[in-house]
Amino acid sequence: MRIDVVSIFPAFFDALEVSLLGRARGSGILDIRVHDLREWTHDRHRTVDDTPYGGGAGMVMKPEPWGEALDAIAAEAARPPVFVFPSPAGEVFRQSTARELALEPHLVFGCGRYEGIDERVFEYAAERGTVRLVSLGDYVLNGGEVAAMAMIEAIGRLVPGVVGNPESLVEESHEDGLLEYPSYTKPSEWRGRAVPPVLLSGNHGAVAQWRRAQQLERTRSRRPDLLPPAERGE
Ligand code: JDK
Repeated sequence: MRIDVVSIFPAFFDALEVSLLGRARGSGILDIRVHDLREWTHDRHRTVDDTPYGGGAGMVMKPEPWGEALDAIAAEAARPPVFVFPSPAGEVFRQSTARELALEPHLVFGCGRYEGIDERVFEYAAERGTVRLVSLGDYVLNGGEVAAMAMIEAIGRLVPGVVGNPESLVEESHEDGLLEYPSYTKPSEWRGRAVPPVLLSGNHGAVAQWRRAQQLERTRSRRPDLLPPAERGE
C-alpha cells in the first residue's frame, strides 16, 4: 500500500519509522512518503495561511499550495487515490473505516492546521480521486497530524504482512462489538492481588464463560451505547 502524507509538520511522522509500521516500511509492504506542504509555496515566507473571508478568528490554509501538492501526488499515481482529510467536521473514524481504507492501494492524508483548509481544496481533490473527511472523535485537536497518525496505524496494521501474527487479526474480525475481557499474566499473585482463580483452573469452558460475562459487564458499565437497546438495562 502507498500512503502519501502532506503536512506543514512532517516531523510528526518520524515515529512511523519505529515498531510494526517501521518494519513494514523497511520491508516494502508499506510505502509511506511524507511531504512538507511548504515545498509547494513560492513566496519568500513560504506562506500557507491567510485570513478568512467573512471574518472570524484564526487563519485558514490557502488553496494554492494544496492544489500543487495534490497535482504532484496525483501525477505520480497509477490510479485515482483516496484523499483522507482529518477534520473535526468529518465522519467518525471507526474500525469499519480502517477496514475499508486498508483495501485501497493508495491513500493521501491531507493534514490541515490553523482553522482548517479552504473548502475548495476538497472539491478539487474530489475531481482527482475519492475524498473522505474523517474525524478521530468528538474533541478538537490543533491539526490533522495526530489524527492521521492514529488512522495510519489503525489502517496499516490491517494490511496483509504488517502484523507478524495474523491470528490476532482473525480473532478481532470475529469480535462481536463488545469490549475486551481483562488479561493477566505471571506472577499469579502480585502485591497481594491474585489472578481470578478460574483462569488457573484449566477448565476451558469455565474460562470462556467468565470472559464472556466480563465482556458484557464492562460493556454495560463503560460503553452501553455498544449494546442492543433491549440489553442496555438502566
Ligand atoms: C484537522 C486544523 C484545528 C481548530 C474550529 C470550530 C467547532 C472547532 C480546526 N477529530 C479531530 N479533532 N480535531 C481534528 C482536526 C483539527 C484540525 C484540523 C483535524 C486542521 N485543526 C482546528 C479549531 C477549529 N472549530 C467549530 C470545532 C477547527 C480532528
